[in-house]
Amino acid sequence: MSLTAKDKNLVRAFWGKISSKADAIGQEALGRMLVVYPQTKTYFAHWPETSPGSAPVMKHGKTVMAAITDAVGKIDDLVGGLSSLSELHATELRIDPGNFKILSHNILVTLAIHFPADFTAEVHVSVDKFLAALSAALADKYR
Ligand code: HNI
Repeated sequence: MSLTAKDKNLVRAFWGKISSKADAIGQEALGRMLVVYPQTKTYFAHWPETSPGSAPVMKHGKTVMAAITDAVGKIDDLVGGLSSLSELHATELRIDPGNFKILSHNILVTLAIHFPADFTAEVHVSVDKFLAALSAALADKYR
């Protein structure tokens, strides 16, 4: 299910609209993931805390969202563009790639809450496809 030119244009345009709130989206999505899917907390056991709004969640939410915004710029070659990040998650962090879908879901929910007018069904489809392609690219080095 590859991204069409229309998907890419919709994702780029939508990301333009959300860019000023990107940090807040990343922070809220990460905080939600850790609450709603508590099994994901196991990867962050070295943090002093994992509650929404806590310092490590605020810091890492920004980091993850910045990486996703960077990936929008690499939308034509996600596998190449994300290869070192995939390597890190596969070999050093050892994140089960099923978790990428869980985080993607939380990002979609958060985007829908913050941008109810812009997050049309059409945009929803394209952003969902983009996050799935990004997740596949992040999982590419797991072999
Ligand atoms: Ni992820 C570190 C991006 C999904 C667990 N992660 C990072 C970093 C980036 C990043 C960027 C910092 C790298 C560095 O220090 O060089 N992660 C992303 C992106 C996604 C993602 C773009 C998917 C959209 N990561 C996940 C998921 C989990 C995850 C789903 C676990 C549930 N990531 C981690 C952990 C770290 C991490 C753990 C290290 C954090 C720390 O503070 O030690």
